[in-house]
Amino acid sequence: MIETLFTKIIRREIPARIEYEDDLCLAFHDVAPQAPIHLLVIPKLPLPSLAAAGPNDAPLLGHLVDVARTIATNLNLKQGYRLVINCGIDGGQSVDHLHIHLLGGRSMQWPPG
Ligand code: DGP
Repeated sequence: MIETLFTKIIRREIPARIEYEDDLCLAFHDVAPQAPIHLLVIPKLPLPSLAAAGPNDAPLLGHLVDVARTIATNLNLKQGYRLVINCGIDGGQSVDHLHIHLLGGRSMQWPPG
């Protein structure tokens, strides 16, 4: 099992502004926000990346997206928002625990850097 900062946040060994929790996942505010709203939705199962997930993880992945959508609705992001999964070195992933970025509260640019 991998140990990352996010595992420690799940265990409450590192403080975080937690927005949502259930049996399968945790959502908390990013420590270095890139938008007025910037949360991370992570599975409690310590999958290192999206690439490490398999077909059996599809229900969990769907749940994470659904939680992100519900949080966006609850935070009143009526103008829209962006979900991002950085995967691996080329994807810009810096923490080896699968996470979905939920970004909102400003107009996003495309393409991303
Ligand atoms: P990524 O680059 O896609 O792996 O995103 C990792 C994100 O995790 C990055 O936006 C910063 C955030 N982050 C890193 N360490 C911590 C931490 O200790 N607490 C919180 N809340 N966020 C963190």
